[in-house]
Amino acid sequence: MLPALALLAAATINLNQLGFRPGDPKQAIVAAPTPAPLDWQILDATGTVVLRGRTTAGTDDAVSGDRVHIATFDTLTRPGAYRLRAAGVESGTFQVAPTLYAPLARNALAVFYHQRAGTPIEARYVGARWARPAGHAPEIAACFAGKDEAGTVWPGCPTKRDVTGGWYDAGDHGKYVVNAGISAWTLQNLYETGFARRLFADGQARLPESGNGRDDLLNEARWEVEWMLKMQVPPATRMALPIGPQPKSTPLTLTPVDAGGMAFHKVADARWTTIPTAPADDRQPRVLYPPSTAATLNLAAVAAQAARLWRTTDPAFAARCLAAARQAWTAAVRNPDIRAATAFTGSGGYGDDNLADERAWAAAELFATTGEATYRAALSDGPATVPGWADVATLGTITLAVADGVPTKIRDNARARIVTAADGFLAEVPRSGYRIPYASQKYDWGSNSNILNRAVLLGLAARFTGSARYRAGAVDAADYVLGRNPLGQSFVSGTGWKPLQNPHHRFWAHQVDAALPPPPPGVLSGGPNNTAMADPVAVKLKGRCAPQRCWADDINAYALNEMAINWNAPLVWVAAYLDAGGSAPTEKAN
Ligand code: 9MR
Ligand code: CA
Repeated sequence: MLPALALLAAATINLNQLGFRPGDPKQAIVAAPTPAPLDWQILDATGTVVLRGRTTAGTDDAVSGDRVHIATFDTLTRPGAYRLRAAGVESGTFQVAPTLYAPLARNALAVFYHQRAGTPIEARYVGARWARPAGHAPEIAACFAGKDEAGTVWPGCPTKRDVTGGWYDAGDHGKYVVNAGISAWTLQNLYETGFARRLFADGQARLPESGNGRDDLLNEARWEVEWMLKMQVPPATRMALPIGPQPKSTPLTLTPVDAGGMAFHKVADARWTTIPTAPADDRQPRVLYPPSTAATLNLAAVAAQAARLWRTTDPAFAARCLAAARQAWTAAVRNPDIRAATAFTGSGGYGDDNLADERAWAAAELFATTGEATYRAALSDGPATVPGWADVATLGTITLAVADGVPTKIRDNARARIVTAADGFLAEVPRSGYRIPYASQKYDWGSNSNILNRAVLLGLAARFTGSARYRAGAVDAADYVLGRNPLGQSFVSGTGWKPLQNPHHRFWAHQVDAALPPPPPGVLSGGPNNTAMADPVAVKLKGRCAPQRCWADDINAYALNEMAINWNAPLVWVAAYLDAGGSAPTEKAN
């Protein structure tokens, strides 16, 4: 029976469900049991065949579990709506259009407004379906006091702090300085590259700040930066904190230190709330968790970056940011290895044992902003790697490569490291069944963001070299996230014929409560995860899915299908980059 079944297995056509810009590469993957090349046709909106060709021969791909055939149709450049037919099946309708990525970029940025804490989300910006009352407004939090899960007894702080604002991290209502850092940085970096100047010029996004004369992208990032500033510990505050590495799951040894200028690691609920819980209905006490060196360096980096970007348009804010960044840097010099305590319930850990990369990143931002020798001395010149919330050295490298006024030698060295990394990603494309710049079998928590962060580096390499090969790699990454994957799934809500519908989110919980909305358009799912299959849905898939298939569109699948600010940020970046068609305002000579 098996051969017959294999013959009956339907082919699937997987491609970017949004479509393609006319000048970009165009590929689809046909997954079909036959080894022989397959004929394909492209049909226009009237059903007329406008292009035909033949796929490559089928090859077996362990990462997808598919036998993959590649259809290439770069010559389809005339704008219009099309379908691809092969092996007796047809794809959904995709577009060829120059403006394809602008709505995606705008929707993906709007997600940050939806995630705002401490303010009502208004119908006039998001539509009645997604409007909601303010959550955690105001948010006055006390420091964690008492015994944590590991038995450490924390003394608490004498006063409560107002930490209203910022973005909720993800499907939960925690606000974490380390993840705020890479997320706000990514939006600010997109601004600094110039790729989004037109797209997010004042008035282009739907925000309360639209029309205030300032760039909308920078305004959205500022919402988070303002909150990060509130997370800074006042000068000369003595606190008992854990110094250096300490044994896990036994009580920490706490030592009184001057914590002034550090940043609290996070503010979050005392206990996990259930799904669904609208932000305004969260009744848990909000708790500030102990400062960490990682959070402190994230604050230093992002505030220094903001100081640079607001210098001419809001000098007072820029000065406030720079002062905070300098204080944070000094605090991290004084307290170089205070690791985030993670034995608390009710929120994510975001623990990190390597702080060298946070230090290098903060140094790069402060150096790019001030040019001072202290910061220059702390720069790192290691290889560029895929950034993530715990691995941020490359964010500094990117800043050295793009910021105005960085000395040419340092700038060019940073650019060369980024191009080398991009070359590595391009070399993975032919080794990957679905032809993406990532050939590993390892799909980590938030894998879609790793693939998009590769596209960020590829987009930068395209800019630095003028070579279209790198842009093609970024297109491959976007194609994957928008449907060219074995699930035929667009991992972005509101985008394509099979979009994300049920992310793990406490408010967009339509799947479990019909009164609540589905996700707004532009939300990115974390994506396949075969390394930490922790949630109840993932547990059932474990050991039974090819890496790229370890995913489900289910609200309970928090390890596979959550959304998060650090994942949506590179989606904004990549969509804006692709929309810009690789062009951006000519750079100033340094
Ligand atoms: O993105 C984080 C991932 O790298 C970790 O492996 C995972 C488990 O610790 O946590 C992820 O971050 C979550 C955070 O802890 C809480 N808010 C939701 C985040 C996304 O799932
Ligand atoms: Ca780190």
